[in-house]
Amino acid sequence: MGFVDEDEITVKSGDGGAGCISFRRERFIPKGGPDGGDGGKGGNVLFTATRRLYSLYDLGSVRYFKAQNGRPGGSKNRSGKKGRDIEILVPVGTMVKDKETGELLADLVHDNQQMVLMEGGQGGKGNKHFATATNRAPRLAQEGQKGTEKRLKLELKLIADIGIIGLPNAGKSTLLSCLSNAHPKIADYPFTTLAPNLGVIVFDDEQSLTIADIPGLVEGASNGRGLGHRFLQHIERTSFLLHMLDIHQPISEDVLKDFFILREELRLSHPSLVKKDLVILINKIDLIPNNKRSIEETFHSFHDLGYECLAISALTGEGLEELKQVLKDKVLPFLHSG
Ligand SMILES: Nc1nc2c(ncn2[C@@H]2O[C@H](COP(=O)(O)OP(=O)(O)OP(=O)(O)O)[C@@H](O)[C@H]2O)c(=O)[nH]1
Ligand SMILES: [Mg+2]
Repeated sequence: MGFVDEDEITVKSGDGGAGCISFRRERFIPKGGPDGGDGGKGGNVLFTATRRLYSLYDLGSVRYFKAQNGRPGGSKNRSGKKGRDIEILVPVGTMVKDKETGELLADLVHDNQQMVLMEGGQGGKGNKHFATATNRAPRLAQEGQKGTEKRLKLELKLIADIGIIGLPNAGKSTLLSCLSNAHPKIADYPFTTLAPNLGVIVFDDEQSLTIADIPGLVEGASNGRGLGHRFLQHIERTSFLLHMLDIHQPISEDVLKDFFILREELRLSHPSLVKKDLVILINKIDLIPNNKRSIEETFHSFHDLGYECLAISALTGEGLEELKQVLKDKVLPFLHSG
């Protein structure tokens, strides 16, 4: 799945409309007072996050977004019309930064979260505001305030509802390809996956979840070794983690030990990740058909430690329906609660 996660655009809020200079003209009133209306306010620049977009690529080729200017005020105290806002739709997880200073201006993490990034310029005051005791007919009105223009850098943090983590070669990408529409590279050697892959799981009732496959984590990854660690930030906002373990060839020769290596990696590099909800997946059970006992034992060991656990084969599909049900029950209900 192509995944653009950086983009640059320029935005401008609308200029305020000018105030009007005008005098009342009525029959039999030769010297009418000032009646110039105020200019309308310029349109704002709004950002709205939506789950309907998955990448910044969806912004299209437009590079310049401008809100409408406010209209000038009119005679008879008519105020100018406010300029229309411009709303820029971005995927959930987009960070908006000032290109020049690097300052973080907005961090849009929830569906439908909206923020006014830049206000339009105020409209100018019409001449009626400038009447004084000595000057009852002011030929003076205010210009509208200019809108502001900014170059922005947009960055999308990959936000998946579910993250798949594990040691190298556990079968994470294989699982992603079974559950979702993604086609990640799969191969029988460690560090096949070099950057996160994102997919969408669509359930029978058409509800959907996004799921990310993170490159393998190794012992010492939190010290800067290994690949997965620099991508862990991508799953900081993920609500749910699948911990995938290879029961056939555990890296430490003990699947429980592999699990604790993984937990330690998480704890050291991104402590917030160990607080997330998780389910353990014992993968590649098809490779130990005559040894159901060892699967059951592993299963019970994790249960005794208080973890929920499923035995699966990402290759044959065994256990995947059950896994989908678990994801549906555990993840879907919490998605829109913010
Ligand atoms: N027999 C069997 N092989 C599996 C299963 N799941 C994955 N594999 C194989 O294990 C190897 C590694 O699978 P990947 O999905 O690439 O593993 P990964 O966890 O994404 O690996 P990295 O990206 O390197 O961290 C591949 O040869 C897969 O075909 C399974 O359930 N059973
Ligand atoms: Mg992989």
